[in-house]
Amino acid sequence: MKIYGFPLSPFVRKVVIAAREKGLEYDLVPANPSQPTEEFLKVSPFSKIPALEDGDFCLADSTAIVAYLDAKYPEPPLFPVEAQARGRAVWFEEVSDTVLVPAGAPIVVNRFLRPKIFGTDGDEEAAKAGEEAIKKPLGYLESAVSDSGWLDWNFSIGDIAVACTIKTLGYTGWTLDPAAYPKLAAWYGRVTERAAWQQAADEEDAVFASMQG
Ligand SMILES: N[C@@H](CCC(=O)N[C@@H](CS)C(=O)NCC(=O)O)C(=O)O
Repeated sequence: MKIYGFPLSPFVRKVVIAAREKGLEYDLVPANPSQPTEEFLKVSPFSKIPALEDGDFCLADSTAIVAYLDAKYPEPPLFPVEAQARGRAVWFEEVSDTVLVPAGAPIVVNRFLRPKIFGTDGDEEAAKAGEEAIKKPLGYLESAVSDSGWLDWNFSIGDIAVACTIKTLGYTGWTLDPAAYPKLAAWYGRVTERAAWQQAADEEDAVFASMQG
């Protein structure tokens, strides 16, 4: 199985963590969406990362890929079967992917991608506006950590997605303040202690180090 992309992307990391949680073997194939190869475009027609190649089956989009993996390898379940739990798991994934990611993007672009990867100046005002914008979704997520220790009843795709976005924000020097978000900071600690997360973090550190030269 091949996963195309760079693990610094929250969407790619989501697929990597899901594969690791399920104990799957994969090859991480570097793919640059702005300079797509023909091979990559066959797997990801809109040139976005991540994409998956599993034998002769190809799929793009992190949510679609994790849904596929979860159906093919049901243990441990990442999309719960029970109706309310399933709906809430997808809800938290959406909060991450469609609210937290866009709110935090100016921080990642202006304090990490431009200065550290592309060698251009970042817009600090835009980054500061991003810091303000992420407070609302983070405040909501703080209130959503449940007695189970996870965002809802059980660890799910929702926990993975939100933690992946927080990890990418960490590349900018931003940290989840435990004084402002005590439950969420403790929850993030629990997610990042999981074996799958630790293995993926080691792999990611190696990729990041190779990008730094
Ligand atoms: N909904 C998609 C979003 C994927 C996405 O936007 N990936 C970014 C990298 S973080 C990308 O490929 N951007 C390149 C582009 O949009 O052209 C998913 O969940 O996989």
